[in-house]
Amino acid sequence: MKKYKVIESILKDRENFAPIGEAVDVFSPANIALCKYWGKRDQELNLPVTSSLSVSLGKKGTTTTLKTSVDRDVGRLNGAAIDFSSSFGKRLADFLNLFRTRDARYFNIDIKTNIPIAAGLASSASGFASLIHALNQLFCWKLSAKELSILARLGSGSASRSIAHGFFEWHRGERDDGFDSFAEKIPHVWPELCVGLLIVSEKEKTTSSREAMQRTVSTSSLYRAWPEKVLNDISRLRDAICEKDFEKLGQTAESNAMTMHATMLAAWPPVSYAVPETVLAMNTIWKLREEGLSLYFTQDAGPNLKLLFLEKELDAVRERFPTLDVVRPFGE
Ligand code: 2P0
Repeated sequence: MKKYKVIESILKDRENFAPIGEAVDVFSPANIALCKYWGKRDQELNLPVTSSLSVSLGKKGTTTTLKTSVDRDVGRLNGAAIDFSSSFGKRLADFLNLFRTRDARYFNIDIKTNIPIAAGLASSASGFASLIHALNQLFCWKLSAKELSILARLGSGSASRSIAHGFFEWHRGERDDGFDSFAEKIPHVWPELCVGLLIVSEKEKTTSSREAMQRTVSTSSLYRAWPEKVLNDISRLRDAICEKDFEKLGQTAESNAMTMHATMLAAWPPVSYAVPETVLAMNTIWKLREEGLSLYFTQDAGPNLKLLFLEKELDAVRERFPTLDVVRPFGE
C-alpha cells in the first residue's frame, strides 16, 4: 500500500517507542475552506485535484487523549465507547494501523469534539489532525509542520489544513507520492474576522463527502470548470487576506462554495446538501447584503452555513440570526 511507503519514508529514522501508560492530550481546531477541496487525484493518499485554502475555527475542534493499551484498542468518542466494527471505528483503526509498532500494538484513545459530527462542520479534519499530533507526542517523533500535514492528510484530506490555527493553503502538489501535497500556513492574522456557525440541522448526512466528491469527479459535466475556478479563487483569497479586503474575501468564498455545490447538482445521481432552511438562510443573507450589510456565507458537505463577517457587524448579524455560534479565528 502506498500509505505505508509514505509512513516508512517519514518515520524511518525516528523512535518507535511509546512509554506504556503515559497519556498525551492534544487539541486541534476545525477548519473551514474558503476555497474548497473537492475531488481527488489519488483515493488512497487523499491527493486533491486542486489546491484549497482555509481558516481554522478557534476553540472549535477536537481534543484527543492517547496512550498505548495492553491487549486491544479501546476508544471513546464524546464519552461513548467506540465500536471498532462501525464505519467510524474502522476508519480510525485503519489510520492507527499505519503507526502500530511492536511496543505499541494497541491504543487507548479518548476523542472529544465540540462540533456536530457529520453535519458538514469538519469534525474529521480536527479529529485526524489532533490524532497525528497525539501520536507525534506519544512517540516523541518531533515531526515538522509539513510532515504532520502530510500524515494528517492520510486520515482525511481536509485534516492536512487543521494542524494549527490560522489561514492555511493546501498545495495540490504534483508528485504521485504526495510529498509536495501539504498545507502551509499563510502568515497573516485578521483579528476582526468572524465566522458564524448557523446550524440548521444536526442530522447525519446521507451521502458522505468522500462519496459525493468521487461521484462529482466521475459524472458531473460541470467539474471540468472547477480547477480553473479554484486557481482564480485561491489567488483572489491570498490577495484579500494580504490586503485585508473583506468584500473580496467574502465574495470569493461564497462564489467558490456555490460553484462547488453546482458541480454536485450536475452529478448523477445528483447530490444536494441543502435543506429548505439552508435556502431560506441564503436568501436572508442575500437580502441583508442588498440592504448594505457586509455578510457572506460558505457551505460544506452538509446543510449548515458558515457566515463570514467582521466584528463591527456582529450586533447586526446577531439580530437577524440570534442562535448563531460566533467564532473569532484570530481573536480568542
Ligand atoms: C473542504 N470538504 O475543503 C471540503 C469542502 C467538504 C466540502 O474536505 O475523503 O472529509 O477524508 O479526504 O476531508 C470534506 O472532505 O474528505 C472536505 P476525505 P474530507 O473542506
